[in-house]
Amino acid sequence: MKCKICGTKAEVRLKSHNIALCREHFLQFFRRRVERTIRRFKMFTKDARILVAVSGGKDSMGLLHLLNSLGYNVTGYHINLGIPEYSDISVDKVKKFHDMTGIPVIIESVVDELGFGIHEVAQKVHRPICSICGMVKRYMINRVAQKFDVVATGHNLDDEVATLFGNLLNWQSDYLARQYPVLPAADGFTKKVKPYVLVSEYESAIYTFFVDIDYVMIECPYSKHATSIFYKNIFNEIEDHMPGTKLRFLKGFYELRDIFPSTTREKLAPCEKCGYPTTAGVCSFCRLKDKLHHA
Ligand code: Q46
Ligand code: ZN
Ligand code: ZN
Repeated sequence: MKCKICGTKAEVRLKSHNIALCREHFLQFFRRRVERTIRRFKMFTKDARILVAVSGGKDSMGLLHLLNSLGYNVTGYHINLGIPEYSDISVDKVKKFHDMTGIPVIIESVVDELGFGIHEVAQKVHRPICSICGMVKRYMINRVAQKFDVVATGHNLDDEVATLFGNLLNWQSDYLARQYPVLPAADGFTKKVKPYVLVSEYESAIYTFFVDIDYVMIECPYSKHATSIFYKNIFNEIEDHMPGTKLRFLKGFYELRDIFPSTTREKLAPCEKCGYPTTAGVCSFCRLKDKLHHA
């Protein structure tokens, strides 16, 4: 197997693009595709202050590294969820990443905010852990994002395809109307973008490996039963038989998505306690804090 560009020994074969590439030309190919996505969806320009949400995993750490190497003004943001072992390893990898690259990273902790790790919070308020975790992460990211022009996350093609599939299976027209690589700034929330939407999980993993970033290999212990993993497996099988399907499916949706009208959202006003935009007087994060206080 030879590199399509230079003819030396290829290290990566990308079935969906029908090419094989050496390390150097894979890195070039990958960088160009992400840059093209950034331009095509008008995500940000070189003067924007970009906050990259990093979990410690391959996608977000790779994205932070890549944007920095392309000359963008990036800062990483990591939330320590307080989950034994998993969170310790994640914080450790993010700190090591900062030491190695010099890229600034902000680390905030759920235990500092709420007094408990996220699993204990969920137990105390009798709510599914991932729904509480999602709400807390959204709140903390949106809050720190106030100081930035745009928030970038490492969602890749496989993530977006799984989400799209789930939304279609359940005809979630409101979610479908909003599923796009760019969510404009609105109602006091900073713009959000996903520069990796057109690169696969496999390509992202190879990028992160080739640039020698040490990332968290283990999954969050609560993610085992996630439906999205089930959908991803289905799509990997389809992709195996028909390379390029994931890309076609997602790109085709982006072209057609106007057929899903977005419903008008309720009016938001600042939370009475913290100022976060909410429909409910007091936002769900402040209500959670109160509940924990009285639990
Ligand atoms: S929501 Fe659930 Fe994730 Fe939070 S508790 Fe773990 S699996 S980290 S994306
Ligand atoms: Zn080559
Ligand atoms: Zn609040």
